[in-house]
Amino acid sequence: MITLCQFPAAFNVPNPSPYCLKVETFLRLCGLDYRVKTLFDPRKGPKGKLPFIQLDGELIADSAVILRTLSERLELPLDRHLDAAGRGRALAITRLCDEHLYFLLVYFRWLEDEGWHQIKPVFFGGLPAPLKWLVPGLARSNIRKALHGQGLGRHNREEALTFAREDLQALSDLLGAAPFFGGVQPCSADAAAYGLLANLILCSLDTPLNRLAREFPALVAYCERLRDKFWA
Ligand SMILES: N[C@@H](CCC(=O)N[C@@H](CS)C(=O)NCC(=O)O)C(=O)O
Repeated sequence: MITLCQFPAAFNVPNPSPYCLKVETFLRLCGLDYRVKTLFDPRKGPKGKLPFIQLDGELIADSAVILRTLSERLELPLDRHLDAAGRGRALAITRLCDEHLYFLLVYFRWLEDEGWHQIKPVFFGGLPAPLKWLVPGLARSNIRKALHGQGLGRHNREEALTFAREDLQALSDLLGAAPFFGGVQPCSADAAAYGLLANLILCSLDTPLNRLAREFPALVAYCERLRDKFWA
């Protein structure tokens, strides 16, 4: 049995972490049996982040490593219908979501006050005093430093939104009229795309990035399709 260790649900999506939602969506796309262990503290993971899984007594961290390990060990057929170009395209979509659009989501949740005022009570409201007065500011400052190091944190809001618009337009164009990023059937890139896009489009958070993402009708329909088919 696979145990998925991840944050609790929040903001009307199964997980507020795109990476946690990516892994759980992947498990569902593959029709695998799994159970969920809810954690609040990412430092409990082998790499200090969530998600991680327990598989045959082994702890495996990082959504990309988890998907790769499960695909190889269980010989999963999810991407078998893709040719070499299709596999390259799937990887490019996954990387766009995991390594670029994700950081823009973090920017508008954590750095901008509008997002921060919405996430702070949900992420930190359960902490006992005096932690609830100390931890939120420290966590926000660490994220600010991390985004500055990553690079996107150095841009102003308009520049960040321009990057996001480009990413969302690219995803919309890549999807085209197909039901899934894998074409007529889903592939592993759909796990990454849904993990991120559901957190922008179906999520109850309201930030400039959430509002921007909801302007892309094909991506809205995509999220609703995935939700209805795999999360109902
Ligand atoms: N590359 C990792 C990233 C995981 C990640 O950044 N998780 C975030 C939540 S979305 C986390 O645990 N952050 C806690 C921290 O950095 O302290 C993956 O794909 O799983």
